[in-house]
Amino acid sequence: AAIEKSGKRLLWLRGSGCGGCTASMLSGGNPEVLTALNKIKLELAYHDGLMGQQGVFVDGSPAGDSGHNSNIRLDELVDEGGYVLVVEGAIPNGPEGSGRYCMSGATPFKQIFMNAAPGASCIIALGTCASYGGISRSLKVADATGVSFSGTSRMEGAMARYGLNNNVINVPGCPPNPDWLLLTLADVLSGADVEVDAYGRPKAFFGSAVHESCPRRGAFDRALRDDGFSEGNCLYNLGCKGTLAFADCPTRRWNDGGSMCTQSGGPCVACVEPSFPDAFMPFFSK
Ligand code: FSX
Repeated sequence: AAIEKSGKRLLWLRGSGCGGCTASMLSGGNPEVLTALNKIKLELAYHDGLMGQQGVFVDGSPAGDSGHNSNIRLDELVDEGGYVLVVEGAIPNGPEGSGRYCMSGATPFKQIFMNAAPGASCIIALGTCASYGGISRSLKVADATGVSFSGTSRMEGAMARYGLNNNVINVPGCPPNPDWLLLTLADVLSGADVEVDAYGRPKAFFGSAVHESCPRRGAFDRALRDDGFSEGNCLYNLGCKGTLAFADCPTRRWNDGGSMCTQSGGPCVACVEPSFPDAFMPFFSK
């Protein structure tokens, strides 16, 4: 489907992550992502994994310079202004502040982010890596942080580190539910005041614990706890973190509303929380 252009653009950057945030968005339904973006008249103008310029060597640039052409297009779009920025993946600062990880062309992702961030009318940090550092931060390889937080610390997030001052909304999840992104984008474009919690998450989606409306809540209240993974009762004794995770997964559900982790038989791992994954491991206690 062609995206109807309205002058509002979405630029989507990808740093240190697994690509699951993009995969989750592309798997969204009701409506799927192109229809949803069309409805809110937002043009997906830049996404280096989906756009035609990715990895094209039209100018004879040497191997390893993949990303050169997409970087040129990004610079043009940043100069033109009028965009919302989605950041997927954490922002590596190492080694020694050079940020030489997640290179596109010869440019570190840190530099790409710093060039694009100041002109954004709003930045949405998509996924737990972009929101808080997530698994990328936990690996302790690249000194990677989230956009406005590193774990629970604002002082160590990329915005504070690099002296940036944009409005940032966190849409965590490893990966995030596509609804959380698309509905946040719709709110931002409509000029709504998005109410967020202490960790920058929209309260509309991250306002209550998974435990409160967990499909297995009745079993918890009757003290029916599973000791194996196929009994169908509460997963608390198996390491479930639903009491500590704030997200509407039980009511919104995933995969077109069909399921969510604790319904499907897997304990919640609290992937939306700022301290994920470190504070929630081991994920399973059996
Ligand atoms: Fe992180 Fe995105 Fe987890 Fe992956 O790229 S939030 S590792 S599901 O998908 O950044």
